[in-house]
Amino acid sequence: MAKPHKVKDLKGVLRSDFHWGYATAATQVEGGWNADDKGLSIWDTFAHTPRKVKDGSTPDDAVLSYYKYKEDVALMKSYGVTAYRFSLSWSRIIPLGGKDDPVNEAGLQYYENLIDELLENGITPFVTLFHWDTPQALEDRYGGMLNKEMYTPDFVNYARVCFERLGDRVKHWITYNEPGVYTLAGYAAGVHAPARSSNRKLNAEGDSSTEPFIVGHTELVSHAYAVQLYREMFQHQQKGMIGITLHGNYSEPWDSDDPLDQEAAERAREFEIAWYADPVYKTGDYPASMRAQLGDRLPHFTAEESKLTLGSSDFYGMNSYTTFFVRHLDTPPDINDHSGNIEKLDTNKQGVSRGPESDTYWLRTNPAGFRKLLNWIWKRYGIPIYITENGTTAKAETEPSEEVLNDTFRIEFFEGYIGAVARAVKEDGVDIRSYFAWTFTDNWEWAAGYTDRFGVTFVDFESKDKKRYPKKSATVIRELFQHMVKKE
Ligand code: GBH
Repeated sequence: MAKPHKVKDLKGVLRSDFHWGYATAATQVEGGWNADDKGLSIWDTFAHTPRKVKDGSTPDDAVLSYYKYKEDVALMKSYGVTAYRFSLSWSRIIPLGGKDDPVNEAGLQYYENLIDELLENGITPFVTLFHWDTPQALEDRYGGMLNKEMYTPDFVNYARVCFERLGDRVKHWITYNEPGVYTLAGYAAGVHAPARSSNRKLNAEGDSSTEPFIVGHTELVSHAYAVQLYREMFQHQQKGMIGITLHGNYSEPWDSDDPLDQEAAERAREFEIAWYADPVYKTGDYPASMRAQLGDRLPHFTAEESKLTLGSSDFYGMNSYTTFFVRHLDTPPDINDHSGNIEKLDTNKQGVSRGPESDTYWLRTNPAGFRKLLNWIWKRYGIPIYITENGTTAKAETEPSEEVLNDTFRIEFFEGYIGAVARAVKEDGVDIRSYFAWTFTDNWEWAAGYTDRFGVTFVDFESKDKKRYPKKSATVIRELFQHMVKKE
């Protein structure tokens, strides 16, 4: 191990049944975008629209994991993982998406094959139903998640098909990946599919001041109905668990002595995280700070929705990458503000940086903030935390040279963050049960195309078969967990 002294005291501090491995998403890795009757998703449409993706690329082939899943499972096994988190492509399983539309056997067969391959290799599947790829047909039919009444039965039906066909082998379900990122990037900034916002230079339609909150509400409510279905019809027999994964960065006050900045940092955490987490884990309703700023632009839960949403996740699924400094604003909130009327900064009042720069503008290494966030979530919600994504890019990874494959920057990131996980368990008493690094291989990073490499495996995107080259971080992660997970 690179710096064993740093983690020496962390031997065996993680539970013996701790799950660790890598996370991916269907659109980012599968390819086969129209293979075997797969229907289009909003990301296929988005990527095939000129100028939407930074490098003009599409995920048509991505990294071909639709075809190379056996090779990938073997490589993952060589990395020592105990679990693998991936998402299902809804339009591969139900090409037109709706409850009365036909199921595509070939699509289901692919996921059955992948799951069987994992299980044969002793790797536990964690399956996400939705990682941003709404079937295009539902977007066209009724506006996708803008239409809660139409959308919810369609999502619940899709979930039912998955539970029925895969639930005998899948014991860890995640309904939605990062509902907040889907809403803000897709409906507030308009830089992700379905590309709606108030910014008419970028998007022909949309309203950033209302739609993100409407769509967020649809996500919560449809999640809750899918969970109700699982609990009533499947959980007893299949004995799995089900929950939701939320994204959140940590927010530190810009001036730690200024009460207004302290409040602003808490408000930022509430707008980003508690927006979804309070309804699910705490109150069955949105945080008061959001209601105060947004008024009736924030939907109201009906009594039934609230009751169903509260307690609708068996665990806290946590994705987190970085920390920002947050400063209060003295001006009234903009109509299109979604962050709690704050400013996000890279340095604090003393000029201290939020961390070393990666190859991704928003992401800087800050393991101390990660540990604080784990504590904040644990204190506020008190439910076991499953870390479902965490990772980084690194500058200048352009070819599989010896130097690039010896990815020191990424190694230091993981040593810091995985160390923070173990310390949060050992020293702070936080209940943490999984860690999935983002990600297994370099892949199609949404609107950034193939420019942002998050993998512990380098992929030669130019090569016909998307050749894989292991980076050293894969070995370091294995060594860290072999050291920290308690042996039975
Ligand atoms: C995850 O999202 C995704 O689940 C995964 O698919 C993706 O590949 C991975 O991260 C890496 O990006 O307003 O400047 O703060 C993380 C999502 C990305 C959410 C950046 C918010 C906004 C930038 N985050 N983002 S900023």
